[in-house]
Amino acid sequence: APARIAPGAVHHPDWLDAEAQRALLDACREWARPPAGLRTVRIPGGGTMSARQVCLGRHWYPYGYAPTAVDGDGAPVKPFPDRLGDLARRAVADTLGAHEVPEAPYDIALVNFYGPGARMGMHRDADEHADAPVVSVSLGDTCVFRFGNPGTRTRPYTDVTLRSGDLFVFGGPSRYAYHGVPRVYEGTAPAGSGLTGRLNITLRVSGL
Ligand code: MD3
Ligand code: FE
Repeated sequence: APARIAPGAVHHPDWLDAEAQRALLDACREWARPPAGLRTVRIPGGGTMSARQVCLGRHWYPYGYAPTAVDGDGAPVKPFPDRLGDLARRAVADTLGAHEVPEAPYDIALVNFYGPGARMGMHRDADEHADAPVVSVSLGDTCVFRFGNPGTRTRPYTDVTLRSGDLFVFGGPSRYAYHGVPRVYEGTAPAGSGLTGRLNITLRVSGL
């Protein structure tokens, strides 16, 4: 059953059935291929993110969006598939209600891959030029997702366990809240999924 974590933030465990998870995982494998496939994100100051990423629709880099893989191979980014737009609108309708579905089309997907030891520090997503809800679906290993608040990177936090097939939607006052992934439990992906590690797909409206 869906759970409201904060105003505008809804966690819907087990939203995707095994078949839908399999289909998305197969698609992620295709998207991860070059050109403009899975790459390591460089962060200002010389470091890299431990989660690797594939972008569809637009290429995200800290801190903006580009039409080509600026910190990858420079190739044009793969198109955003219509079926991900359908999935995003269905996700918002199922969690926040039909009237929170934005008029503007969902046009960006960021797929993050968490291998052994990968984490994501507390941050806000503010590179979009639209305040439509962000839709997140998780595949593979279980993780701790840390949901903070809009004002500060620090406590208070709410830690939520995210498992393969879970949906999370972040709208309203939660859209600009700090969040991160402090921990992934290796080897917890569903048996038979063929996935080692964790995948998270976020769907966004760029406003571009
Ligand atoms: C709350 N991804 O891609 S998903 C990200 O699991 C990101 O890979 C994490 O943070 C991951 O930016 C967390 C949950 C999530 C995604 C986007 C959000 C929560 C969010 C945007 C705004 C507020
Ligand atoms: Fe984020």
